[in-house]
Parts: sequence; C-alpha cells; structure tokens
Amino acid sequence: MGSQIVDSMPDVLRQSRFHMKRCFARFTGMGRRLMKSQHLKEEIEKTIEDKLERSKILEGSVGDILNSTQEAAVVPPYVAFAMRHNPGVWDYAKVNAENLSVDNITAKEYLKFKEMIIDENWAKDDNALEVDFGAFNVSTPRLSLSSSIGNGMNYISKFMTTKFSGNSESAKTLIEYMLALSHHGEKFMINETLNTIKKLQEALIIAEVFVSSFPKDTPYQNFEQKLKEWGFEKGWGDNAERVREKMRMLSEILQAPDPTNIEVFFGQLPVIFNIVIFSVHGYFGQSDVLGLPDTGGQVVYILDQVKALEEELLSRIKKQGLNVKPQIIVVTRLIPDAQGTKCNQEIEPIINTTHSYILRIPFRTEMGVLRQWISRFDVYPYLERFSQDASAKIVEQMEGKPDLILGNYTDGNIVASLVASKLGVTLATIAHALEKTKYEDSDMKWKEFDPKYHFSCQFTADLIAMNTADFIVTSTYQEIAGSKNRPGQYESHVEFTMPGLYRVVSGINAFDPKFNIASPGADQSIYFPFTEKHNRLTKFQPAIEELLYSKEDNDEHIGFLADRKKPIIFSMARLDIVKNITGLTEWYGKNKKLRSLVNLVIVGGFFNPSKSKDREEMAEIKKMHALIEKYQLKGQIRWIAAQTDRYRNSELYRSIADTKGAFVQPALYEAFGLTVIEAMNCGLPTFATNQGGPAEIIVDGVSGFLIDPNNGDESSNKIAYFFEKCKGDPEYWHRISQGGLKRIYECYTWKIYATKVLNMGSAYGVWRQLNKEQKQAKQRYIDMFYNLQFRKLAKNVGTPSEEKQPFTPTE
Ligand code: UDP
Ligand code: LCN
Repeated sequence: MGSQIVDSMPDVLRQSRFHMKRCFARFTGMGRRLMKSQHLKEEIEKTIEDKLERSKILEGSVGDILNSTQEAAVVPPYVAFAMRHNPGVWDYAKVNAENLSVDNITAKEYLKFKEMIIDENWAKDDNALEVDFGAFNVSTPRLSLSSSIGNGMNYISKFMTTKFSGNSESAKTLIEYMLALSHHGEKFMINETLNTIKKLQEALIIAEVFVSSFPKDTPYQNFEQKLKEWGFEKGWGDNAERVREKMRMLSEILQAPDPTNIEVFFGQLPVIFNIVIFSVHGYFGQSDVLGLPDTGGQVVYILDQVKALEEELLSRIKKQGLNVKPQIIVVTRLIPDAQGTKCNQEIEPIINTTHSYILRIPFRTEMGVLRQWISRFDVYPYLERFSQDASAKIVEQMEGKPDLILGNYTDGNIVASLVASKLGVTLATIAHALEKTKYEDSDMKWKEFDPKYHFSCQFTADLIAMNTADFIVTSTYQEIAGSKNRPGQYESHVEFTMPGLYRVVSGINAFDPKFNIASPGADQSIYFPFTEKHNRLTKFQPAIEELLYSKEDNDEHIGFLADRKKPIIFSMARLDIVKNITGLTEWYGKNKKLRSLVNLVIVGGFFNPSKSKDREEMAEIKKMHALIEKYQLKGQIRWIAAQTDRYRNSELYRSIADTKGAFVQPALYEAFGLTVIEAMNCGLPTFATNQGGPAEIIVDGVSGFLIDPNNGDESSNKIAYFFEKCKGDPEYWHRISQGGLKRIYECYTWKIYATKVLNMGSAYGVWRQLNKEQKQAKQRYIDMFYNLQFRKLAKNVGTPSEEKQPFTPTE
C-alpha cells in the first residue's frame, strides 16, 4: 500500500515534467550510486538554472518528496527512493528516469537496488541469504502510532487484559505462573490448594473479608496462619492493608481484568530477587577507569543502576513482607594486565550497596587466558566461551538461576542472550549505543569497515540480541525511532542490507511492544548544584585550581588560561572521533568573538599518542595538537588528560559554573549523553549536540541549548551569542541554569528508572509465559542464525598473534 506521498509522485513529476526529466537524467547520468536527500537537492539546484522556477519546485510538492526521502539508490534507468514519513514509517518507490513512471516497491526490492550498486551478482542471486525475524511475530500485537513507540509496558498490560478476558487457557497460565513463584524452595503467594481459578476466586473473597477485620498496620505474621490454611503463602504484603489491597486487585483481575490493575499487580509480585547484569568489555571498575578507551558512560550507568535497583528491590521485598536477600551481580571481563585498575580482581563488592558485586571472568581460548585489554570491536571470538564460563559461575554464586538478566552494549547483549536462553530466564537488553548509525552507510560498506570495526559481527550480534530480548530498555525515544528527520538507532535495523553477507527484510520492528524508554539519571549525591555551598567538595578545590589555572604543562594538563576572569566553556569525553572534541576545538579556534569572550577547557585522552592503544584515540590526540598549533590556542585553552574520579569531576563542573561558564557537548552523534545530565545536575548551562539523545534531554533555549555538530560556525556563534547576552543580562545565565535543573528533576532520576525496569521485569516475565510457543519457534531460528552466521564471523575476527604472548596458558 502506498502512502499519500508515493501516490502523489506521478502527478508531481508530471507537473514539472520538463525540469524533472532533466534532474532525473542528471541523477542517472552520474551512474550507480547512493544519494542522500541533501545530495539530491544539490543536484536539482545545479540542474534548474532559473532561480524562481527552482525555488517554486523545491518549496512545492517536489520539496515534500525530497523532505521525506532519506536516500535514493540510483541504478539507471531507475532511481529508487527510500522515504520516511513519520518515525518508524517507511515507503519505497522507483522512478524510471526516462519516462518518469513511478512504481511502489517493497523494502526487499529497494534493498536489491542498493545491492546493485555494490555487488550486482549478489543482488541478482535468488538464493542470497535473507533474514526475516518478522516471520515469527505472527501473533504478537503491534503498536500502530509513532507516538506510542517506547511505551511497550503500557500496551503489554492492555494486551494481557485482552488475553485474560474470558480466556480460560490464559487464566490457567496465570495460576501456573503464580504457583511457580518461589525463592530457594520457599513458596510465595499461593500453594497447590488453590490450583484452579474457581478455588482461588473463592478463597480470595473469604481471605479479603478476614484481613479487613484487622487494623491496617497489623503485621502479616498476626494473620499468616489462617491464610496458610486457605492456601495462601507469603508475598501478599507486610501488613493487613497491603495484603487486602493486593487480594482485591487479583479478585478484580480474575473477574474483569483492566490494564491498570494488571500493571500494578504484576509489578508487585515477588518474582525478582536475583539479577545478573552483563557488561563485558573492559575496563569495568569503580575507580581509575573512566575516560579510558571504550570506558565511559556505560560503566557509570551500570554502577548507578545497580544502586538504584538494589534500593528498589529492598523496598519491594519489605513491602511484600518477605525476608529475602536480593543479589545483583555485574559480570564483566577479567583483565590480568589491569594497568593499575582493579580489573584483575575476580570479585569486587559494589560501593554503596550491600548485596551487589562485580564478578570478573577472563577471556579464554584453547591457548589460555587473554592478558591485555582489547578494543570492544575485537571481542567477538571470546564471547561464546565467556558465556559458558559465566553461566556456570552465576549458577554457582546464586545457588540457582537469576530471575532477570540485563545485557549492556553489543557484547554484553549477545552474552546475555546466550545465557538467558540457556537458563530460560527473562532477558532485557540495553544498547547504550548501537554502532550502526554512528558511521554513514556502515551496512552497505561493511566490507570496507570490517577490518577495523568488524561490523558484520556486531550487527549480527545486535540482531540476535534484540530478537532474543523479552524487553528492550532505551534511554530515549530517538534511540528507537529517531526524530522527524533522522531514523532511530533501532529503526535502522528494521530493513537493511550488507551486500555479499545477508539482506535483512525484517530485523526488528520499531512498533514492537518490547521497546520501553527508561532514561538514566546522574547520582545526585555526587552531581548536585553549584549553589549548594554547604555540600561542596571543598577538599578538591586546590587541586582543581591547579588543574585549571597553573601555568606549567605537566602530565595532567597542557596549555594555559592567560585571562582567568573569562568564563570557561568546558567539555569532557573519551577521545573518540564521534565525540568531536577536535571539532569543538576547531570551532573555538576559528571564532574570534568566542575566543574574546571565553576560555576553553577540554578533558579527554592522553597527550602522547603512543601511550594510547586505541586506534581512534591516537588519531584524535594528534589532531588536537595540530589544532592548538594551527590556531595558536595556547593562553586560551587548557587540555586536561582523561579524569577518573567522579567526585572530583563533579566539583570541576561546579567550578566551571562558578566562572559563569557552560558545558559543551559537540558530538557528531550521541546516543544518550551522561555528561549532559551531569552538567545540568550541577547547574551548569549546557550546549549539546542536536544529533541523538541530547535533543530529547534539552528543550532548546529553556533548559539549555542544542547545537548542530555539522555546522560549526552556527554552533560557535550560538555559544558566543549566549555569553554576549549574559554580559548584558547576568540573570539570563541563571535562568538557563535553573531551567536545566528543573528538567532533570522532572524526567531524569534513577528512582524513576528502577521502578520502571523492575515493573517491566515482572510484566514481561508473565508475557513470555503467555507466548511460550511463539517464543520457542523464534528461538530456534535465532539459534540457527547464531550458529551459521555469528560463529563464522566471530572466528574471522581473529585473536592477537602468538608472538606477542598475550595468553597465559591454563591447565
Ligand atoms: N568521563 C570521565 N572522565 C573522562 C571522560 C568521561 O569521568 O575523562 C565520564 C563522564 O563524566 C560520564 C562518562 O564518563 O560519566 C561518559 O558518559 P557519556 O554518556 O557522556 O559518553 P560515553 O563515553 O558513554 O559514550
Ligand atoms: C554510551 C553512550 O555512547 C552514551 O551516549 C550513553 O550516555 C552511555 O552509553 C550510557 O548509556
């Protein structure tokens, strides 16, 4: 079925037939190629000489077509269009450049056009491998509105309501599910006495009346005996009021289910006590690791997440009236050559928690244990063995299976998928950042990228993990379905092709109710406003003074700030290309006005490229030095090496706020952006990239500012304008600072996060039981894909050569 735009295409092209014929001839005249929307517009501009005529066409219906076009595959005589009307909603059409005839085409046909550009033989091979996960989703309901994307939990409750309504089979599954609730042999909620709906319903009526006769705060123990005689076990609540409420809720669900009751009831069931979190690539630690290559927000996120989940678990267990000790294990890689970090310790308790710890398991091959850090792009050959070792160790540590498994990033997610399907445990995955959208045409050009990034492996692993997951946690809406103009990270996995490897006709569905947004926060005991004078970590101030203003270069900082009266613009990130720290340095270098208004302070990387083991970091370090030289920045820039202490960093953000400065996050693309949240929590006005997560965090001009990383001049002028305005109106700075804080408190806290994720863990646990058969069928397909594709690709990545003796042989 075509969309309005596709349906209108023949008429639109006919109306401007003369010009369109010339434009299409120009497109096809350049031969086979992939053209982005901007590129198409530029070529049209070159073709239509008459200015008036040109703007009439570009601003009219042709403009509308171009605005929804993401890209076009030119394979003369055709130009095939991929159009996106709304987040998650795509259409494809081909136009014959010779006669301007238009045909609707399927995603598969469109992908074939793309493949023709790269590998004609493969594109024409009828038996080329096609991947279609959608084929297994026959009975899974889908959302239909773009605005509902990411709200899966809400809809799952509605779907469950429909399933339970008048369906005795589903109601039976509910009883079975409740009968299975237990922990280390202790039964919860109900026992075999109540093994039919009828018996349960009758018992609930009697029990509710009985419990109501006690004052609300009567402890459960006071009436436990009687309830047990009727078939009820612990878990209903710690006092009469909670028990009665929950019993009433279940009675109502059994009588006539409604989504609100279902969501609350399942959210409160005692099902989750033991959680395993996978974050595989190192360095994962609690100190001295941040800012090292590949070691950024994910580590911070997980440590804060663990703390929040433990607090929430303890509070729920108490309210359930149980005496269970929860356990959260973060499983990561053990790195024998730990470079002064604790990443060579097998077990490390997590600070500020009581029941949570890090468990480290080494990467092994038949040659022994891998000793050194390796890039996250190179870890694939080790993951299968790692999963097996982890699985055994977890069961041993927990004395049984966990209740919920959470994966993080590609490697953690594929390991989590393997372990969860082996143990039969509810699985959630968290991407943090899917690499596919970070690098333009990374799928089409996978062969070019593979030697360095192994994207064939990574995208395969991502597909497996997102399809195995019972639910997917994302930090923002854009992560799933992007924005008006930019496809989301998950959305880019819906239909894509890697010519020569496989064509994905249905990788994931952005409308799948497994998607849920639960945004992280920042630890507010560390990142608090600069105005909270009594809490300020004054002990760091001398060190920060030295860090920012001392005149001499040393191992920790180079460059200096000649005029310390100027406010500071500050940025901190790993020195990856996408973080675009070099971009910011260049904008600053070029913008005289900005240079006259503020100093620049950068935290990131090392100064000596040979100290880095990371390919991208080395290149960025060299570029930083070159820019400082080219723009003669000494005296206005301070470049500080990667910082590892979160407490000191928080005080650094606040010290920048003291100068009435700002934080700038200039990334070419940022999945979420924890530094943005940290800066805003400290009351530091923030300028952040409009490409990715920050576009959702910041309301431009109210809680901070959005900048376009692809338009440096515009961005640096926007920053300069802000400081100029603040000069005339110092209140303006405070208004933006306050606006940032308000936004954080309303939307980005860990408490909100933990509540949501645990509710999801329970609800999707039930949902997977209700859809057991379909899930099993899909799993067989996933297993085959893993075995026939992933394993082979992972093997091709290779392991470090023997001469370097990177392995310690094991017995
Ligand atoms: N960070 C740090 N020192 C550095 C660079 C970064 O402590 O030298 C911290 C930063 O405060 C934040 C995290 O690392 O907590 C980076 O997270 P973000 O989401 O901004 O980016 P990521 O590195 O995960 O892509
Ligand atoms: C990875 C990223 O690239 C960041 O954008 C996120 O903030 C971080 O993980 C935590 O999710």
